[in-house]
Amino acid sequence: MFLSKIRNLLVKSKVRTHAPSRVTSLSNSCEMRNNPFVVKPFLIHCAIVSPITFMCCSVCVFLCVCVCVCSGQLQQSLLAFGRSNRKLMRDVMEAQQRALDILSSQVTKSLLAECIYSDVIFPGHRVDDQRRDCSDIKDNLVSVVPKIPSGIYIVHPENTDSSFEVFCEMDYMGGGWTVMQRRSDGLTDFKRSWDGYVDGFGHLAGEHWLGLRKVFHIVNQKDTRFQLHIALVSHDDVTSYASYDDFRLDSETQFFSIHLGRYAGSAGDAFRGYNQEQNQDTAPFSASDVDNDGCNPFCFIGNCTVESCSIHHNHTGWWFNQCGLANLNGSPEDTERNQGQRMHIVWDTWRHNGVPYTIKSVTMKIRRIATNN
Ligand SMILES: [Ca+2]
Repeated sequence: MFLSKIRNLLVKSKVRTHAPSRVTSLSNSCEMRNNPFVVKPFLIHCAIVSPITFMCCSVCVFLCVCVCVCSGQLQQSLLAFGRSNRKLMRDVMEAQQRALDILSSQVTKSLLAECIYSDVIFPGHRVDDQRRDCSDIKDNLVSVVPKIPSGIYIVHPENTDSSFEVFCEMDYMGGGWTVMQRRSDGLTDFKRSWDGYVDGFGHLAGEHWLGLRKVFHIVNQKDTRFQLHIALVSHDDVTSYASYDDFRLDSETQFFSIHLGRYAGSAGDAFRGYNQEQNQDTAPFSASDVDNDGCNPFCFIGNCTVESCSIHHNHTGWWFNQCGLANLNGSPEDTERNQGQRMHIVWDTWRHNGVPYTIKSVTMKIRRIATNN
């Protein structure tokens, strides 16, 4: 009896305990089961869609993870490939540029070397007949030719109809010098008339006088100034120089009078001498047949009476003024003396122990010092 009650109590208790939750938990299911329009989709959903959805989601998540991972790797690979490609392209371009530079350099050097070399060896070949003087040639070649050789070049100064050859010294004191006179071995006869000194004579590579007309054209170009440099060598190989920071000539109608700037050097200013009577600055040019020497009718030179300084100086031409202390057109031969005449090269301000040096060679050269254009 007692046990029976306990069982009933337990049954009731169980029914009370589980019934509501069961009813509640199954109420919707029952409703759906009882609803013909809901049961089937629900079953389909439960049986098929949910697993598929779950699988799809899983696959999507997996794919997303894969894509993320792969895209990261792909991006890194693409970046690495890009860097590698750029480096390869840069290396190729640099190699091509180096090859072009080498080829261009060799072609330029070859052409210029051939051009200049032939011009030195065969006078008359043209580097550029529009170059106005040796300074102009140097300025235009210095950027493309490491070492410009000295030699014969063709120049065409402004305001002239013709070009002519000159000897350019490109090694001496920075180069760009146009040689207007050279005395060295005494093999060239400097006993010349007026026309000879106007037109020039001798060999450009050796002893020569370029000519007053050519020098006039060079130093009278627009917006230019020229300096004059005189390099002297004595018989005992002592060297000296005299330079003038401005040098120009008047025209032929004024007998190519010389105009000199400030002197600098170690040989003394023989052009001006020690007093005004010896000053050759502004003096017109004289030759044996054209007398502008200021000795009219004559001068006293030492114990001599001189009517013509040119004849007194072995029939050479110069800017004599009562003869003066300079005549670089004399002979380099020390032994040439004749009846009191002054045969040798004269630069009497260059002295040793009060005695003038005996000069064996001299070069007169001019170089442009200013261009305003
Ligand atoms: Ca005279």
